[in-house]
Amino acid sequence: MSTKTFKLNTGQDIPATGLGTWQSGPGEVKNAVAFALKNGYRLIDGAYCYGNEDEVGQGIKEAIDSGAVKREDIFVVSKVWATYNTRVELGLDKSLKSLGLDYVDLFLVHWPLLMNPEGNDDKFPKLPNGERDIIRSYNHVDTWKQMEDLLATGKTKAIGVSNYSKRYLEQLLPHAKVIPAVNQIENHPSLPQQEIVDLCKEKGIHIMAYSPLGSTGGPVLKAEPVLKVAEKHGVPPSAVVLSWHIPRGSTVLAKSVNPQRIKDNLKLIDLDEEDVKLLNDYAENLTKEGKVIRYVYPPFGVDFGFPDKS
Ligand code: 1BO
Repeated sequence: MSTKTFKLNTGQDIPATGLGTWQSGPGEVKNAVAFALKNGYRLIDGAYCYGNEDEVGQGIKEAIDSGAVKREDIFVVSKVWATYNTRVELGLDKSLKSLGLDYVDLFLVHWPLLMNPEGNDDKFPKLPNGERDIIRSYNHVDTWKQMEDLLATGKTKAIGVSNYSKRYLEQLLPHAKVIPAVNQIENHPSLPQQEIVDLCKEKGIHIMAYSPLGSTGGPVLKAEPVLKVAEKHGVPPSAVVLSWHIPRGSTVLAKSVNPQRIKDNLKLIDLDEEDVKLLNDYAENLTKEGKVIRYVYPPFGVDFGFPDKS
């Protein structure tokens, strides 16, 4: 079981592994969160737009009430949804209310775009041409200034971003009084996003990797180098793909509501130099050949500055 932690630029320790809750359905996620916390997880990653923060909060409460964990020993992440990017404290308040917590450990800007602040996903007003009135133009740096102000409220211990490309970070950083503690991005050997990872490392921004296994049964789990390393260590390919993040210095978020998989996803292995080279070469070649695989498409066709056109 991995109990490894990394240090954020705030001085906080962040666990190397965490439970993702995106796409965890109602009626499942409460039990998954409670089970994970009772079985060694110390990081729970959530977001307003996942639509399940109330259940995530119930799972956290169950684990705390059972005596398995204390609030101060766990690391809870939430993210402001794009409809609240001009009023991030309101977004945070909504998440805290759903979670039943008075602070989170880390609050992230989920996507650098502004959606109609009047609306939420299913009830956007329609324009006369019948299209949904969704996207607003705005300056994402202004959202970051509001995020910085949140630190004084005590409602979050740290602030960061998610889905920020190199271009967006380069726009943000010259104006940031507080350097983001984290950039949470889709990351796996089939989508190494190395230029973002390198820039973040240089600036002291910790990477959290979401969708680290790609999609269910996705090609990354069948890639030859992954299978080779898995065979060498006698572990399933998923353990290799999850473990790849640790020598990179990143936190890896694995999503599951299945108790056995939740336990298995915590069993990381120590990859040696040869393993890391094999996996990195695979990642680098895919990048060079323009064959990286992005599973999470940036919403609404907005150009987020990722080099692979998705
Ligand atoms: C649209 C959600 C991506 C992962 O947080």
